[in-house]
Amino acid sequence: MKKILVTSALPYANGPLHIGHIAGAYLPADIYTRYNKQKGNNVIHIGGTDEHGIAVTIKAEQENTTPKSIVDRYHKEIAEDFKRLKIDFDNFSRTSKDIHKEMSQDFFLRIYNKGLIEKREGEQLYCPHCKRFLADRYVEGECPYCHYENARGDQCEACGKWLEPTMLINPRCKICGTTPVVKKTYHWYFRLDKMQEQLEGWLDKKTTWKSNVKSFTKGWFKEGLRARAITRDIEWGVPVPLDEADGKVLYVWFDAPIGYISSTKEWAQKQGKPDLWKEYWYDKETKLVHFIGKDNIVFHAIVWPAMLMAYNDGIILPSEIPANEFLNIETKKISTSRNWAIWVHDFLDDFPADYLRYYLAANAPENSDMDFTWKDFQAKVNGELADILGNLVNRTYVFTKKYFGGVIPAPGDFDEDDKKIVKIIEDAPAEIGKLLDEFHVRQATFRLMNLAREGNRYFDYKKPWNLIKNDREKCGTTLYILSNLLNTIATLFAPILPDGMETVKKALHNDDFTWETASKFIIKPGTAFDNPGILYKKVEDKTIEKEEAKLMDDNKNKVEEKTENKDKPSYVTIDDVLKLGLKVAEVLEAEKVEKTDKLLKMKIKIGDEERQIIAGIAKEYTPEEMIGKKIVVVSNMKPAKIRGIESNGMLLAASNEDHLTLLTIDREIESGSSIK
Ligand code: B3M
Ligand code: ZN
Repeated sequence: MKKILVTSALPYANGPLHIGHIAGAYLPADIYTRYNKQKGNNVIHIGGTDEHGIAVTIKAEQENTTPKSIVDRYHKEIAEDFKRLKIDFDNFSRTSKDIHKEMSQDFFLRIYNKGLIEKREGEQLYCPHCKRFLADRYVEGECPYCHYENARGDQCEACGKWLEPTMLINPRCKICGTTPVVKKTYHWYFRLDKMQEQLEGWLDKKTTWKSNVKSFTKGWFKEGLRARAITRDIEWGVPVPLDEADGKVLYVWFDAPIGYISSTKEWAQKQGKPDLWKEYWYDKETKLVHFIGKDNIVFHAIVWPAMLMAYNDGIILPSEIPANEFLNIETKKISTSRNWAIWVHDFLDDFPADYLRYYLAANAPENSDMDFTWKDFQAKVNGELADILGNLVNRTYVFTKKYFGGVIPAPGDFDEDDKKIVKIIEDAPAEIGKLLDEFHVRQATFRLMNLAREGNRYFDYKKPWNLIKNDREKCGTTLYILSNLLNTIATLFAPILPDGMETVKKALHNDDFTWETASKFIIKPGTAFDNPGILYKKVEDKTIEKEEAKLMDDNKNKVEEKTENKDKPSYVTIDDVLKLGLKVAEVLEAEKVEKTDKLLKMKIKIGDEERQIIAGIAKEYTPEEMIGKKIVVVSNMKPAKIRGIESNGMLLAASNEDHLTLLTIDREIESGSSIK
């Protein structure tokens, strides 16, 4: 039996899933796997979360927590999202597991021992303020290829180029905005340059691959592959398994794809057959299919195959890399930082899984970017799922119930129109199957909905409500054929609409989802047709209006929050600093503000000028110890009343949750001296 190993890109465990992720990789992978299971193929869908890299450490820094707590949280959330959306995995692992670490280190060492990974001194960007090397996403700047302004150090989101931080024009530290300096350091480089010939030869033979993958790789080869650093100076990741590489970890894109193997290995262990994974990864007949979004093409079509070739112990290479384009929302590119996104968990709080699956399958961004709009979503659900498919199920049930007591009637002879439907049923599995084999989910969805359209047309034409009056047998034939058409549709649509189609199969008392039998009349006369209920409820206008408003609001809030919080570094000039009027002041008098335990009232002297200020430091400083101290104040502070007492300036103090300390001056200087 044909073995198929399906993988879908391992999502970074640094945030929940949005519908763009689903459209790009996971839904097509799930549909393909379900389809192949129904075909009786030996197929497994392997996945997991990508838990290393700067995507994770940045998130941890932003939230003031550890990378571990970030990945723990999001691994769980992501797994939950998949489950709710009925995206099934035979194994869903994590790259932070030991099994993965071992596998990744083994990969590194084997390639290293072949001389295809070597140590080199190179230049790296270093942030003098944060005191660290700026790997990958820690640095942003202008893309040297397309001149997009916010390209990340490892990749430009706009043109998809794989970058090195030193290639960026006007780089800046993502955390503090400082312009980094170039420093020398050493890293281990993967000699991609040595792999080019072999890679090109291999890719040349992939004539059926999608043009987005082909043209992308061609461009790379034309430029010439270069050795790339595959180690990093950070603490979070798989340690480089060499003594002299102390403190360095593997680059996340080196370890992540190895996750496909380690997750398969974990799957085998869970089956109690620890070597089972090798039957997939070491059998030349296995079809290895990587579902990804277009931003991951370079890593799956060039770097990963090169790693496998270099590892070279009989391990297989990818057979197919179906890469989808992007899904936009209301014509705008999805952006998580601006909250221009629709989160899977939010979606599923409001709608059944089949709705999203249907919409994304019908609008799969296979050849070009596609657009999600709430109005179009409503139109597709109401006009197709409910009015075409749901309606066919409902009316066939209702008429069977009304005229034949809810039991599938025995057919008489088939006329020409009946035979047309018979032919449609006979041809459907092969026709839809071919489309799915070739990853044309959108067309397959369209063809499937057309089957239901044909059914409705046949229904309207035959008019069972008339037939019952003068030709009961013909009426029975019609409903018998329709019930079998429904069964065919339910079987073939099941990879896309698992919930709804299960309901239909249950109503027809048939649990045979085998692909090939969908070409046959397997619903026999005498079978009870149970009430399937309303298969797909329509989406109301007011629901859509709410969703639209929510999308806008979330986005607006985020954009506002961003301008306030300066998520992106925004620079200040020396003039801005001077505006504050930072001055040295001397405390002349101090006393507690009555009926408070936090406030001190002080008279201070700034040069010749005397002022009164109120400060919330009484828990840490007594009035006595303040007198005579030289402190730092913002002298241009707008005067304010605190507890009814005028405060004319603000003193500076450093604080965290449980501690506060004043800023004072290091050496003697007179009050009124300005600070800059
Ligand atoms: N985590 C990138 C992404 O989520 C990356 C995929 C890894 S696949 C081995 O887009
Ligand atoms: Zn910095």
